Amino acid sequence: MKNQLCIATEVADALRKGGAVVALESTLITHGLPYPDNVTTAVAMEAAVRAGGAVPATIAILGGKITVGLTRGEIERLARRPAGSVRKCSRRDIPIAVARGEDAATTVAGTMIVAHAAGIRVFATGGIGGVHRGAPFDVSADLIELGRTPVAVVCAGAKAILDLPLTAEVLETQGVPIVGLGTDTLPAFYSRSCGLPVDVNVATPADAAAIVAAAGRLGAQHGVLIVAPVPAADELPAEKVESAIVQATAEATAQGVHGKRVTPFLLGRVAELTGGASRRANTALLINNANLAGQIAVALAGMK
Ligand code: PSU
Ligand code: MN
Repeated sequence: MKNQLCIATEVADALRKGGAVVALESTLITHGLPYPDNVTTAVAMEAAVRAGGAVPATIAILGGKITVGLTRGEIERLARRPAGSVRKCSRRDIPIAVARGEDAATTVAGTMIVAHAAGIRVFATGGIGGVHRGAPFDVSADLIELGRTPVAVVCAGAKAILDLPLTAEVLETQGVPIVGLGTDTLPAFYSRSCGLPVDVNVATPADAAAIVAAAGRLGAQHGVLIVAPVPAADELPAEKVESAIVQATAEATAQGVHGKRVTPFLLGRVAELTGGASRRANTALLINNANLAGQIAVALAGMK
């Protein structure tokens, strides 16, 4: 894939020098947040990566070209596209978007694949996909990708709309270590904990980077999941969001929403049902994760 990538000059320069680069995904721009919040958040995430000391590389497919490091104008172009008009690219979708010359967004799985091909080792997002509630056969390709692609994914756990205990089981099966950054327990996206234990609790971004570096030295072919809870001030109490999740899930089933449409549908409905409170938590954790990922990438770059 490497020679098929269109890499922004700043990103390519940083990678050549062994500098700190953080990949960012584009599905949250096209499917996760509405316009214009999606642009503001994507731009704020890039700024947070820079504040952490690293170079951001937002990843998407533009006119069939896999692009690493979108410009502000390119982010805007994706963000303005009407809901549902942009392909959401997980592993299986990438060749389709490339062959057809489409503008398309990469999910966690899709972004990991591209980041790895580009030589980027750290990636920040909000929440990974996982096992859906009441549909244990609906396992996000994000989990399988974490088991087969060596990229560190910094997130606030898996999205709370999912079955978190089953998601943790699949991560274990896939051989993915869960590193808590300042936490003993797995965050639940909108709230700070779901009560399940992480594999290790580390105090600093450098401590997290040391585990990523060790995985690299060992030639690990799997990813590392680094989880950080949503900032306390922006947390949504689990009880408050839970009723919205239950209702949204029932509506998805009743309306026959399935496959790749499930996650965007649930995130959108939960935001409506919580009067936008879930979206504020989502935005805050995205920016927090981007900043931490920047710091982790800096520490990792210094561990040659
Ligand atoms: N996190 C967010 N908003 C999102 C997503 C994650 O805060 O929109 C996206 C990610 O791109 C993730 C995808 O990979 O949802 C999971 O979709 P699925 O469950 O269909 O695999
Ligand atoms: Mn699915």
